Amino acid sequence: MAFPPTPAILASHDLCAADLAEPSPATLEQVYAWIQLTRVVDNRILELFRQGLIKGTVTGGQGHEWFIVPLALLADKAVDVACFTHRGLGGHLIWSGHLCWHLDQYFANAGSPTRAREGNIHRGDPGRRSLPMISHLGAMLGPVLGATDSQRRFGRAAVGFAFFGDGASSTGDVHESLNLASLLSLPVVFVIENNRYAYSTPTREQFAGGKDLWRRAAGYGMEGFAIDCGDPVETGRTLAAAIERVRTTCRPILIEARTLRLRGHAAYDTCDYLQPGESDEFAALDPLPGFRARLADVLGSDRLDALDAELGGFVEACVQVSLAVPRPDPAGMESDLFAPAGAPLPWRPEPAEPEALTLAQALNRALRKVLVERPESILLGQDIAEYGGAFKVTEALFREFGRSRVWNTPLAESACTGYAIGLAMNGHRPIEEFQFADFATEATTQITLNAATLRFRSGAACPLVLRLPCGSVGLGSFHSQELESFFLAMPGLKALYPSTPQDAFNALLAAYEDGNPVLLFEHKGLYRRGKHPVAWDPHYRNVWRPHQVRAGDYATLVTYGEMVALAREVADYLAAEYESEIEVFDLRCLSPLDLTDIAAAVGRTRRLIVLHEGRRTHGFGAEIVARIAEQAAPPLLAPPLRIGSLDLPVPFAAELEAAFRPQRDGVIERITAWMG
Ligand SMILES: Cc1ncc(C[n+]2csc(CCOP(=O)(O)OP(=O)(O)O)c2C)c(N)n1
Ligand SMILES: [Mg+2]
Repeated sequence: MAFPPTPAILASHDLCAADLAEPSPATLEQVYAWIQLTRVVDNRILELFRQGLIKGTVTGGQGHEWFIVPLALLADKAVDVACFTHRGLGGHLIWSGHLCWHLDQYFANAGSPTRAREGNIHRGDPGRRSLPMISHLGAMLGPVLGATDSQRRFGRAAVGFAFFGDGASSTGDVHESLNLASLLSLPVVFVIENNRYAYSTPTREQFAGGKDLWRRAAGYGMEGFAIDCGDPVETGRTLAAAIERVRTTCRPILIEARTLRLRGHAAYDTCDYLQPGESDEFAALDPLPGFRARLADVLGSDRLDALDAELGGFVEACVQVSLAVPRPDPAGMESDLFAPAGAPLPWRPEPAEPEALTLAQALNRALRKVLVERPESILLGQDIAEYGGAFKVTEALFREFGRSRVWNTPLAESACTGYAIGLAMNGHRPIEEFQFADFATEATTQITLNAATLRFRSGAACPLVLRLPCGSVGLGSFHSQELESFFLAMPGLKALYPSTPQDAFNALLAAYEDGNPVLLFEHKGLYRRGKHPVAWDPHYRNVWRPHQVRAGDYATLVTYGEMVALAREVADYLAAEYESEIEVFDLRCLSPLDLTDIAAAVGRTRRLIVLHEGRRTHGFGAEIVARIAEQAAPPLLAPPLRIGSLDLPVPFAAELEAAFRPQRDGVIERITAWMG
């Protein structure tokens, strides 16, 4: 069914400062129409929820329109970046798309912009830089920063709009993002939607030090001010001036919009925690009736009544059209998880001559190659610039490429990863180094929920490489983790784990050109373990597949990372002492897991050993064993053998660490016992 024609009054989605100086009746009418539309749609959605026609969490923005509407009208939608919160329906309606398209999202039907994979307000229009929010409050600020910076790097005079509530103001991401925006001098308007409550919790139970959240701006070295709930046109004037300042000075600003929730937290909220009379107070503060009365004086009540009727009729017609859209089809969900492999980038076939390099040097050469050949690439991480990174993998790159391409991040893994996601969504390709893989847990939400799910829920690409120096080298619990199982328990992440300098070089190029977030595990113990020849390899994409590093017919051993060398040593020993030839596969790619070659090999040997440094319980070997055993035909001759580290935190002392992780003699003992 065709979408109903949009009323003429909604034809323009834009306002400029001059329109608001001495607003004409037409301007007033336009602002009113968008506010009224937003209110009517929010109320209708609530009704549809109560009728059981809309599911999930319905959080209305009733009471937030007085600032969100003028702000969205003032934004330059051709270049700016925004991420609205769950109170930002007006922003979404103005930014892009027909009302039916927005309603389809709420009905989660076949026309939904998220293909019904996300619900209600969790959407955006990433192609037009309206970033779809995830539930985790605060987590969208980093992406706004990155996408705004990306716009500026492309020479577009963009401003970013980053919204968060009074509740979200307590999250670490908000602090990290405010600090980062000020540090990088990013043109971002931060808007705190202070509606006095986070769900049922009043602000006095959320933070100390008074109610003036905007005063935090001074601590970040940025301008801040509050605007009280009131006239949308006056609010528009204040916002227009602030946006202009941000656009021209490139300095962020923090605005506290003191707003209200007319309908509680969500559709199911009973609001019985409100103080006596508070609900009436909110209703009295609602700027919409006053604005309407003022407008009636200018336009005449008849005209306004007719406008309301037209908007109401339009909303109703759209609801009926969207209700008739079929339910979504689950087909294609699985194949949509990852962006399909694109054509290889036009890499120069260099270096043509092999050079003997350590694995760290091979990564350095690959990073340099990316920086030289790919102008959209940006390296970020702690101490990676002048210092060259904790493991010197980025050595000398800063000198050659400067701070705009190779920059030191502050200790803010979550916001910096969010920032990298924003860059990636807007056409840049960031490579982020975590100082140690362990610290990636600080960015767990950004990695596993924001980046990893982005394509599935919005169709947007997130080409991002996350470099993770991992593995035990005598540094104890917090600098040694093998986190592949932890991260890969969540869908949407690719992962490579090279064991040789050439594979590391290839893996970096393959990860870089992939259209998905890729984890690149780099075992610290391999960084400087001898030099091996490295050159341009036209078959660099083969790192996405396992590699048979040793032939054998007795059993198939699957391993990766630092354990590859150990496995070869063990296999050589068993061949010499037991005359049993063990085949060894270096998995190289942990996600997506392609075990075709390994399954075929196990079909021949009919015995499977999995060896890894990560802990045994919930370890990556469990997945390999399960998949191979499931499809083993003919059946295996022996139960699969799974060797990993002990189920303990990584202990510090060398003797304890040696007992904790697989060692040559222990592995030989395990295998010979298993051989019987
Ligand atoms: C990090 C995080 N913790 C908990 C929640 C669950 N939650 C959803 S909305 C909400 C209250 C948010 O309050 P506020 O930031 O003030 O926004 P408001 O709903 O008032 O607009 C909570 C606790 C969440 N979404 N994110
Ligand atoms: Mg709130």
